Amino acid sequence: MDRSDSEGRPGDDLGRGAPGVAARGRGPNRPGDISQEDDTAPSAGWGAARSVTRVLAKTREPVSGPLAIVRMNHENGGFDCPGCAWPDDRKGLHLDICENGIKHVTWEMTRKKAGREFFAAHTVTELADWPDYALEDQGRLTEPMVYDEATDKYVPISWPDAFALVGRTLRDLDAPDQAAFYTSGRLNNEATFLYQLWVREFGTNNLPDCSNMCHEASGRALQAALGTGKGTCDIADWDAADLLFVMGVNAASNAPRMLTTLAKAHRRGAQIVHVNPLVEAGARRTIVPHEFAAMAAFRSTETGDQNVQVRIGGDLALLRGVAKAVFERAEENPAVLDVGFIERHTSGFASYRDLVRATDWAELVRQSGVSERQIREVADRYMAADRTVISWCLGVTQQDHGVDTVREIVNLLMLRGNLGREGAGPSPVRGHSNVQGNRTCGIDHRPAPEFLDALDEVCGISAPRAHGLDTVGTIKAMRDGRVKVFVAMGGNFVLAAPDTDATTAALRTTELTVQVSTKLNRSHLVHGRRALILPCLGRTEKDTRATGEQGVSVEDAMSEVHLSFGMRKPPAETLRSECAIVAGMARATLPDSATPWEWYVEDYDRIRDTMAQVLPGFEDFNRRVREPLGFRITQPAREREFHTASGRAEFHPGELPDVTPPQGMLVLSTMRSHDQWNTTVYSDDDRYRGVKNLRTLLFMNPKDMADRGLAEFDLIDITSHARDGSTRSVYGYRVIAYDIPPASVAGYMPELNILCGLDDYSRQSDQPLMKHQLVTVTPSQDGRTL
Ligand SMILES: Nc1nc2c(c(=O)[nH]1)N[C@H]1C(S)=C(S)[C@@H](COP(=O)(O)OP(=O)(O)OC[C@H]3O[C@@H](n4cnc5c(=O)[nH]c(N)nc54)[C@H](O)[C@@H]3O)O[C@H]1N2
Ligand SMILES: Nc1nc2c(c(=O)[nH]1)N[C@H]1C(S)=C(S)[C@@H](COP(=O)(O)OP(=O)(O)OC[C@H]3O[C@@H](n4cnc5c(=O)[nH]c(N)nc54)[C@H](O)[C@@H]3O)O[C@H]1N2
Ligand SMILES: [Mo]
Repeated sequence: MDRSDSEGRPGDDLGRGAPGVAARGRGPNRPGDISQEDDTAPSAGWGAARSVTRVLAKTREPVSGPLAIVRMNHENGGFDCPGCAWPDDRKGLHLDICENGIKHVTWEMTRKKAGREFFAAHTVTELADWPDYALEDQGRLTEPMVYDEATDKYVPISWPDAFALVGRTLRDLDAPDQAAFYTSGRLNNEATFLYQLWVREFGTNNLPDCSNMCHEASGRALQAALGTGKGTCDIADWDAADLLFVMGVNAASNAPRMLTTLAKAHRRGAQIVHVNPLVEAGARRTIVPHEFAAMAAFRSTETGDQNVQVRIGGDLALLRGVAKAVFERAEENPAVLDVGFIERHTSGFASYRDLVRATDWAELVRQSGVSERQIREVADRYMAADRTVISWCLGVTQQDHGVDTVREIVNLLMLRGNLGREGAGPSPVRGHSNVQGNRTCGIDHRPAPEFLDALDEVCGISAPRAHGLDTVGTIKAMRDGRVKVFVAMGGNFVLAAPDTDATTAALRTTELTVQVSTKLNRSHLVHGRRALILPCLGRTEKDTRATGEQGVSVEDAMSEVHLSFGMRKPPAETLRSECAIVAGMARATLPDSATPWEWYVEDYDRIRDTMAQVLPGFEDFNRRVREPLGFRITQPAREREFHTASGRAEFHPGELPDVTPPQGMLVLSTMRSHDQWNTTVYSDDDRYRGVKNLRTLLFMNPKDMADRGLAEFDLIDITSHARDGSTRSVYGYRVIAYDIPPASVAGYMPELNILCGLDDYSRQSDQPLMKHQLVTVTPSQDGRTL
């Protein structure tokens, strides 16, 4: 390919293209026809089985793949699925497996290895030109590697030397705040606790994490409204609800085991309302994966009663419209409000009611993109239900007003007392398998003073009180030379973060980058002056320490904590556990530390004993986590005890934002395909949306296509318009006609992160606006030569 027009470095064109040059995606980019057809087949079931078989074949794991699944997500003894955070089936009786969990596990368990011979054969510049799929497809990393500038290659380094390099570089900084320590949500609780202890003993709260791009808005809103950063529901509440809202979640792809719950709910007569600009596969019918008889008969169950296709960003207006209809009905029938609950447990009701009454229907319709009739229909369902659960994911949180929308969810629930009782409440659908546990165990750049006080007292350190940097703050600080060392416990920061160019440039200014990883990814190739790759055990692998095999704990999206034991032989003897790697880096950084780093990692029970003293709700941790299904962290809000300033649950009169784009512009939401896990792309297909062999695409309403003179699969260029007036472009994408509201368009992360300007983040949550970019779309320049 002629790269004369691209930004200059190999791989820079990935996801971008160049004027007159079609973009390559980050998946395999195999030659072949692209296609899209309406795929209305039920989700899960046989299509899923076929897809899993293909992944197993690719990872060369046809036999041990399924065997591993049998041990996954079971009562203590198996390992926790490293996929999503949906809770396990509490009865532990039958297998609750899903296609994407299987893909995820087998991707980790591959027999392929990227050892020292691999790195000796390829320069970093050469690898940078490979699509991201090809990088991860090299298999598991096996030994510590350090970047050698002279040869532009990674070369082996011993563990002690690697730790010494980390320690020396950190100690040489002018101040601890010149380093930042990222966490991806897979890190188990014990390693998390040690990690934040190291970072705080070293002297900074610079703990950015993937949650800063994910559910930060949920945490902030729930904390302010209810005095808890988490949802109050558990899976039993989902099973007892008679109305379930699923907002901004692609359940069939991203939380597939939720479909089992939805199918069960439908069968017992509960109503299910999906709120999403797209009608996703999980909103129609599913074949419940473990119901083999139903699978054999191809018998599917409905998983949706109403699909509300909001415009992108329109959720707050929709919820407020529902509240408005409730208040109108209350004038004739006051019983639709739970006055007892409102009076006894809440504050701020009157000003919220006044605000809702003062808002016009016309404005609510315009901002939600949903007709008044449809909003009233949702309200009727809400008023007919005794028990309502509202769940949500990224469609709600990655918005400018994400915090206000989550607060509006709580407002609406509170009107009918749907809080702190069976079958009712707010229920965020968390992402990574332990992202919630990370926050519980101390990954927080704005830690609560009580947490720091307990940490100081129990661990004998003096943790800094000043708030640290989050993800966006870290990128800016690296860019400005204020952060010189970047350490990542997992993840793929450069691709997950917004503004790929800015993040790339920022990382390249640093003195040292350290990546603790299982597989090769882009974040190893975009590095500081010096760079380390430290390979770790995966969750499926045996972790044997001085006192024997160790289990680690994780917390799911519904606050259940349980143990996970790896069962496979590690792919290389040189791998270390994440706990051991943190301890090694900590000791090298803090040679005089009184913290017993080495002793802690001989037996993880010792870490848990300390955690039990620091973390509220973890009393008697070692015993309770060994109960057959672990334990639920106690949560006052669930018992209608609210740790807010007023001691009550707070209504919040959030301002209704204008989410409509200026004339000629469209609003872009970036999301996952069915066949990817965040930055890991398994194939270029998106089965439930009917797409084959294409990731550089944009789903668009047919009318918006006609306005631009576009036909199906035409090549287009997309330009984003950031708040600060800057523009960013990608070239040679393909447009696909789709059932999506006018002026709303959607495409895939991480390719489209190029378009998300660094300054385009929410002032409420500091989350990048990954679901709300203003863009213009034009036919590709010189499209015929593409
Ligand atoms: N297989 C698989 N599972 C995963 C992941 C994965 O990549 N692959 N990622 C994990 C992680 S970290 C997370 S956070 C979750 C993410 O789970 P999701 O939140 O489902 O992730 P996205 O693919 O970003 O999909 C967002 C959904 O929101 C919709 N949406 C977009 N804009 C709006 C809007 O304005 N309003 C509403 N109501 N909806 C909107 C989109 O159409 C899409 O259905 O999944 C987790 N599970
Ligand atoms: N445009 C756009 N951008 C987004 C989003 C979006 O919706 N739109 N979503 C955001 C969200 S919700 C999230 S959570 C972030 C995700 O951001 P990250 O968590 O940073 O990214 P992942 O792709 O999940 O990380 C994959 C890498 O983790 C490593 N890994 C896998 N397993 C392990 C393990 O057990 N231990 C360790 N140490 N490493 C492991 C592997 O090397 C793999 O390459 O992306 C965000 N970025
Ligand atoms: Mo996430």
